Amino acid sequence: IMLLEGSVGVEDLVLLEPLEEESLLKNLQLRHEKKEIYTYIGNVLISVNPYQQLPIYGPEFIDKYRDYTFYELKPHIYALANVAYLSLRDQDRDQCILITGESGAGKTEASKLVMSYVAAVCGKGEQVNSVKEQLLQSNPVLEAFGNAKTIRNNNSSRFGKYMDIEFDFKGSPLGGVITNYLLEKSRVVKQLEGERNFHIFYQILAGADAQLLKALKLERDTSGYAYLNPEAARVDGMDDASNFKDLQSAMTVIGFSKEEIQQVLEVAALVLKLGNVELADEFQANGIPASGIRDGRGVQEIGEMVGLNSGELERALCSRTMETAKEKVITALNVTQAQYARDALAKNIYSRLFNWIVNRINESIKVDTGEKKKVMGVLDIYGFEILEDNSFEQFVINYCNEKLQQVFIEMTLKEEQEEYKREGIPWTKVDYFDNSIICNLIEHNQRGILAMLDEECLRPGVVSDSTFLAKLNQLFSKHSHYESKVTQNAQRQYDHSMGLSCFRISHYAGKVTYSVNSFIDKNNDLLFRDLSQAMWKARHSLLRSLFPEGDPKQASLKRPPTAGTQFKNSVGILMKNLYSKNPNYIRCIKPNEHQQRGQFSSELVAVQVRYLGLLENVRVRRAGYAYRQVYGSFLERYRLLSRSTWPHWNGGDREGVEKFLGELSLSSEELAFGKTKIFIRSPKTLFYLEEQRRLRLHQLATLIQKMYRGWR
Ligand code: AOV
Ligand code: MG
Repeated sequence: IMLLEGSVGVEDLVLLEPLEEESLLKNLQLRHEKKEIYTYIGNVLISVNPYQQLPIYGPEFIDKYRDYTFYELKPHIYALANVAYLSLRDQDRDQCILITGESGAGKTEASKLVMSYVAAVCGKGEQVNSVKEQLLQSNPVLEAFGNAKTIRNNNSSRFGKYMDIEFDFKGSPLGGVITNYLLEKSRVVKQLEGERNFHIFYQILAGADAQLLKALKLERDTSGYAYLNPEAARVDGMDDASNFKDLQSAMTVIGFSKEEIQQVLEVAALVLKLGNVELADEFQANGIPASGIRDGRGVQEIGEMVGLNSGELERALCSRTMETAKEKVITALNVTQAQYARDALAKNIYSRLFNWIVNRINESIKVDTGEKKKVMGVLDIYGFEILEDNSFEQFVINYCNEKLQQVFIEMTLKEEQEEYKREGIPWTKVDYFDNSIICNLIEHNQRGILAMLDEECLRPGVVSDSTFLAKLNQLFSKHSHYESKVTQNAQRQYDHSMGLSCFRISHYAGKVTYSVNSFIDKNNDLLFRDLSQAMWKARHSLLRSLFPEGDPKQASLKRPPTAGTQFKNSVGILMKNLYSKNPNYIRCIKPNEHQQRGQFSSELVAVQVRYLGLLENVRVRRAGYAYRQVYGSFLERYRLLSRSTWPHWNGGDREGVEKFLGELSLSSEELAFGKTKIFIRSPKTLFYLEEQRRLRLHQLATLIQKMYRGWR
């Protein structure tokens, strides 16, 4: 009945009948056509990117949603934010908002809508408002430095973000803490066709006035920079110059001083200029290839800007010092090696700058009262990625999503179980796919892929990506979620799509083939000591502080944890944090690949529906009782079905519900009476009630019409 053309479908997929992928897709499509971008699965919110500004946000809507309970108005992100905030304020339950979905699906926009809703409804007063401003203004700053135009999204977040917003006992905001995950720093030196570097570079070039440009020793024209893709300088609908103004004012609101802002811009400029340092072949007296800097002016300017001897910088870029216990050996780098060193330096400076900015924001928004705080965490992290070529970055991103899926299933089930317990209703076990086998394959401390990678990175002798792969093949030859050419051949499977240097993991969301090329390098993430020492010698206090290990006194030989291990550790901390909170889920869906309004590609959505596990989600939700409602609201909606409760009912809510349901001769298995809520097992029963209600309303309307005619 519900999926007729022209209808808006069901607002809650729990009520979908029949429940299949096809009907689920159809339902989302119908709603998308009608600009109903939000749909529930119980308390989970699905959001389909409309790619257009809809008139459903802002103060008027905020006021509406703050006054109603969850199911009384159309599904909306404000309703979810409201439930989360009230539960935090009134029931003292820490909350987290988990936003997932693929690139361009609308996660970052969703996180901003949640933040602006909460900011609008929580607390009042000058002090509180300034905290709110600081929290909200962190977004443009992080976006300027951490977002970029990609093929998939003109404003794509190239880092993961988790923000804890902290409140006092009354529910007024005190401040917060931001944690960032793995910035995609390779973008600093190279971008795919049609993509841009991080927004900040274009913002500076377009927005800085002549004086500032001169101080940064930059030219306005973007085509003069080797690190900026020449064919993608502009983004439709994005005003880099005005965003630069917004960035500066946001930084000021957060509490960056003038000098700090200047220093940040100088370091960003330094990165751009580093890209233009051209390296040329040179030969040592003995004929061994070496390298040198082609045109000294760039290095000169960098040196002047950050107070660094340009000879020192050149030496650091073009040679490498090896220290053994007894002696120091300096070797010349050839051009390829020197270019690699230059790019590694640029990537390191930029990613450390980004971390510094996050820390600096945290300093401003941190809460130092000792009293117990209430916390709302907002997670906006990169979604599952299956690209043409998948590398180390996709591997860790997908690992993180695998973990989030685990949290999702466990917490949804747990929450269901707890609700049944609270309401005093017996719980029946639900079968679901447990992905811990895949999580283990990746993260197991001794035998996981990440552990193997570390082992290979730290092993003396000749190691390479292929020795790493060989190790995996040996260890996981029988693992049900691991495949490679070698394991396939052993089983006489001949799969031409699988390259020799690849391995494939069957993630919960689908199979992904990773190429092992540069896994070792990216995991090691080492910067030649010559470079960090050179940076540390700069007089520029910010730049210098980014390279503490360059201090010769600090130069212990202990190496920092690998990129993979660091990521795993921070994911571990994140999981712990999430498990301690009450989860609220926003599942974002991208309706088409073209960033176009009004287009809905069922194939594309189907893939996302699968990997977000939406069907599974509905099934879990329906496993016991599909529908539940507090007695009061339920009575209000359906009491017109019985003469004993309509038009007047003077008894209690629960008695009223028992009364009119009792008269409908429903099977007793269909219903359970909890402490505060009525539970209904199958959606069919609810449809029956809805249908009866519709008929009854029709009857009443006809009756009123008759009366009205009678009066005339
Ligand atoms: P993402 O965060 O999920 O991608 P965004 O939140 O940046 O995606 O959304 C991409 C674009 O879609 C935005 O810049 C808006 O133009 C549009 N959009 C998203 N949500 C809405 C909405 N509710 N109303 C109107 N337009 C919207 V990524 O960070 O790439 O994974 O890495
Ligand atoms: Mg984003």
